Amino acid sequence: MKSYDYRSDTITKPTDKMRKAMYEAQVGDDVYGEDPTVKELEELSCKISGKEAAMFVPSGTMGNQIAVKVHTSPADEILLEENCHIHWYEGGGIGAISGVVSKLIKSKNGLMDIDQIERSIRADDIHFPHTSLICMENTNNKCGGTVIDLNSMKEIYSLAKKNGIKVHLDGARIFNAAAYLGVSPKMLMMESDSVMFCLSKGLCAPVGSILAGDEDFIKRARKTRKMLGGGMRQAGILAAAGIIALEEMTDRLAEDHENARMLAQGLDRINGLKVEMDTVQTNIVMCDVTRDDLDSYRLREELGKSGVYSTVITDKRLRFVLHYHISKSDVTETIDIVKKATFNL
Ligand code: TLP
Repeated sequence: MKSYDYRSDTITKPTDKMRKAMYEAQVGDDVYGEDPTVKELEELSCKISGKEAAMFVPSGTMGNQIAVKVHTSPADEILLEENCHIHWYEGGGIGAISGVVSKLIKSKNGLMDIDQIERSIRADDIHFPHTSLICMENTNNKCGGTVIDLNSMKEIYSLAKKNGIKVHLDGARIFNAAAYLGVSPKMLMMESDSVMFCLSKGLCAPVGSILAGDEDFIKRARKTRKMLGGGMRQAGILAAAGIIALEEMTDRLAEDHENARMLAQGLDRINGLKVEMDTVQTNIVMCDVTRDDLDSYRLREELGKSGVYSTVITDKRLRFVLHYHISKSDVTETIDIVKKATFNL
């Protein structure tokens, strides 16, 4: 049976070109700083992000966790967008690893309320924790791949700077945001002190993310990565695919965005389903089950029987993520399958 895997863009597999580059990669021990391919990937990442230094990490989660650890001290308070990955999907790591407390900031489609950010910055008072970090997420996963525009990022970053607070950008899908806005990824990444971006989502690399920032930040981040067990040896095998991800896979993301809109429109027309079309900006489609007698677990299970795989976000919401392995005709077939499945349930 043919399958249509929309669970995530993390499921993408390395392209043939990546596999060849991995096979041929020059490698060395990266903990000793001797892997030439990792160095090449990190240099390329500096160029793309406009940051002084960059470091290859095994996952986006580790990149975010290291950033929080390096930017903060235990008992600090950090400001997080209420739906962000760091809060929802990283196992409470910031509590265990960095010992910080969080203040969640309300947002519209991932864009934090600037007034609430300002009001949340703690005064210098013996009772209060110290506010040391603000985290942004662009695109915002849980909001449906929604994008924060450049001016809003600038506004948040300058407010942070005015108050001596660092900004970390979870840019797992920053290339999707840049494609949507029609700006260079660098322009977005410059509006933060540090950025994490993923190679292993829509860009098809099998493993890895980049954490970038200034020299001092990355020097401390390297120590933290080692402490967490993220120091890798002949990692050039993985970095080789990462280089291709950055050089050749970002230009095609607009195709995924088009396919996402097409899927969203198709799902929205089906009786009992609803998609908030204004949130469909990049490669993620959040589909709400509006029928009283149906929930998303049951629908996911039924769709799975026909080879259409999705993720449950809440009991009334399914997530579909578009990526390299889903074509336009796959989307047309999917809409048909969902139509039949909901009709029969
Ligand atoms: N997101 C995954 C899941 O963890 C939810 C997905 O399928 O979307 N930041 C953002 C915004 C992310 O969406 C993710 C992964 C990460 C960080 C973590 O990256 P990895 O999976 O490499 O640790």
